[in-house]
Amino acid sequence: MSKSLLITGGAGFIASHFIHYIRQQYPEYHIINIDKLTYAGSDTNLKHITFTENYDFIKGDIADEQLINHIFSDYDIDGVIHFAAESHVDRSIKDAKTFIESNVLGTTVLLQAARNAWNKAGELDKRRFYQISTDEVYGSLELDTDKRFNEQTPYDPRNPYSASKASADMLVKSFGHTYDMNIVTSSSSNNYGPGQHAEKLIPTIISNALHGKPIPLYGDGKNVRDWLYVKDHCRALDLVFHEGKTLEKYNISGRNEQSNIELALMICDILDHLKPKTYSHKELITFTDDRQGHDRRYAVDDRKIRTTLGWKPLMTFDAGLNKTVEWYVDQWEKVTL
Ligand code: NAD
Ligand code: TDX
Repeated sequence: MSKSLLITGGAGFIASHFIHYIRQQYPEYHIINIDKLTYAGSDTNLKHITFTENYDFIKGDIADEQLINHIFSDYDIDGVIHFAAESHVDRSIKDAKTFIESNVLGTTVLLQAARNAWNKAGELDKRRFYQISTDEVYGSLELDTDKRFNEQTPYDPRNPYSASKASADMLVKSFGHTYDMNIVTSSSSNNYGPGQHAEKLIPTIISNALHGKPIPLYGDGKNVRDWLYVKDHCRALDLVFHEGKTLEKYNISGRNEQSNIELALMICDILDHLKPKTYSHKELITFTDDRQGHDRRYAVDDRKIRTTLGWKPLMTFDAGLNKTVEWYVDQWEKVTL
């Protein structure tokens, strides 16, 4: 069946991959991509999306109530897949306000518009609002334990970014319970792959190494993140959107925990082969002041999505990291040539 999907934040890292993916899987779907094109939204990410009659891009703010209501009256939206957010923890520590505006207020505006439109159509319990969330909402784990967050773990956000995402998740859940809206949520671990903004850890390591600049690792470099290849995440998102149960939540994990220092060393090894210098890139690793309130470790238990929806990641970390580094090297060479 043909569907019209409103995808928010489609010029960002994950959602731009998702749009490529969904257009290959379901070419009959009409995609409406709304993005404010903040510093994080990139024309490069959109370049690969062919502008055909079943794709529309709207430059706009999800917190703009009038615009969002217009979109719901102009299009017969069957589902919302909500990615748009301010996504960088360090920025949220410097200034939380835009995180509240986009992540909390923006989500509320979308929920209300969807609720009104779908209520009028008598389809409130059928059309789906999918909230894309993060493992950060569960808080932080100690190193050297086997503990993981599962879908029942109480929320314990510890920085303004994760607090804004946790608030948005709770608003989504509340609309599901209060108005019988068909909502679903997933929380994934750290994504990596081509096209991620330069401010995030993996692009920072690659870019600084290529430029011969210090590679900054916060604190002792032992903080652990669980890395998931972005295309594997897209496959999971497709399954949750189409087959996930209403009001439920799904954790999505790469089952691939790495400390920041291990990760930096791996990337330097790849670059030592790809772009050899007179010294090893590892010599550029520099320990800096720690991030304030730096969460020590994230790890999510993903057994639910594996057993109920049959998902598992297909990309190995070795192959995914090589592919990612090669992509950034290629971009860097184009720019510096
Ligand atoms: P990103 O920062 O690369 O992209 C976010 C996009 O949202 C940008 O294109 C930006 O222009 C747009 N945007 C921001 N505020 C907006 C607004 N008010 N109105 C319209 N558009 C707006 O983010 P990402 O890393 O691709 O993350 C996408 C989603 O996935 C976010 O909700 C994030 O919380 C979640 N998530 C990310 C990761 C990760 O590792 N990157 C992991 C788990 C969950
Ligand atoms: O220069 C750096 N040096 C460094 O040591 C940067 C940018 C980060 N770090 C550390 C902090 C974290 O321990 O690396 C780790 C990863 O940092 P980020 O790339 O900023 O990601 P993180 O804070 O883990 O959050 C990410 O995953 C969850 C995304 O940015 C969020 O949007 C997502 O929800």
